[in-house]
Amino acid sequence: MTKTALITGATSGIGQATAREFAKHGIRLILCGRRLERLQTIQNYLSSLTQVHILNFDVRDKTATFKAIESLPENFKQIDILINNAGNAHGLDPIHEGNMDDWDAMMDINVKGLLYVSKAIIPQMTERKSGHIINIGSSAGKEVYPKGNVYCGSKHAVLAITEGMRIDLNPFGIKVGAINPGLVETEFSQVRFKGDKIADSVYKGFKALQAEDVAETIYFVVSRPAHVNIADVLLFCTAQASSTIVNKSLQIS
Ligand code: NDP
Ligand code: 8X3
Repeated sequence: MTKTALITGATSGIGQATAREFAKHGIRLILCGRRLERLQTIQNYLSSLTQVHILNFDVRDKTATFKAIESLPENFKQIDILINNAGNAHGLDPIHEGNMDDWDAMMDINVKGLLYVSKAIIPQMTERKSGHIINIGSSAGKEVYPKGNVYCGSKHAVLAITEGMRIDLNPFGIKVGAINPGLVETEFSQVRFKGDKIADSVYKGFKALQAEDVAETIYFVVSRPAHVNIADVLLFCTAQASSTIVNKSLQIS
């Protein structure tokens, strides 16, 4: 039977690549994000492969989140797979110089936004006693690096919430897991550094993970047999050993 997946943050990077990967395998898609034009473009090019519905909302807005999910047409209402991917880092500053608007953005989007979307969708999964939730954490959820403070805090929270979801949803047979990538070459650093040219240097000198690498991993996780739940994945590019150790002299073709 055709499954339906809702992907937040589908307008770029990992979310968009996951939409493409899922479409290749015929998964029906609900794609979410704030940039409507991008959603429409992606909907247009993936519609030859699968059915695509778009939802344009900000995950920080609780009311808009619930309204968007309630507005789903009948053939998209049953969500089998939820990919909680929307999120970003905002700034890279020592804690004593941190910008409180950046802190709000990271906690409101990466943590509270993930909770709002989950709250709007989990009841239908508990009712059906089936479903699969994948939260996109980060290596920053497993270790803390200099100036990473609040972003790392938000991703540690994502991992704790993932474990909590897995425990609480266990009686309902719902699969819950986290995918935690290291450095992935997306718009992530453009957002973190607010368009500053330092963003261009982040993925220079080594071959970072590409969004497609993460998307293929996510598809692998969702395509396991019913009795298998991949609970946690830590995914680095070969040049990366930890948040702070990246081998920039490694030649990888
Ligand atoms: P991108 O910046 O390319 O994508 C971020 C996505 O999140 C966009 O589609 C954006 O859509 C969406 N988003 C951001 N804020 C909001 C919001 N307030 N409401 C709704 N959607 C929002 O980055 P990535 O693809 O790299 O990041 C995706 C996830 O992967 C994030 O959770 C990130 O923390 C995580 N990650 C990234 C890594 C990396 O190195 N790139 C490594 C580990 C984890 P729009 O702006 O249209 O709303
Ligand atoms: C994104 C990876 O190392 O920039 O979560 O925090 S990192």
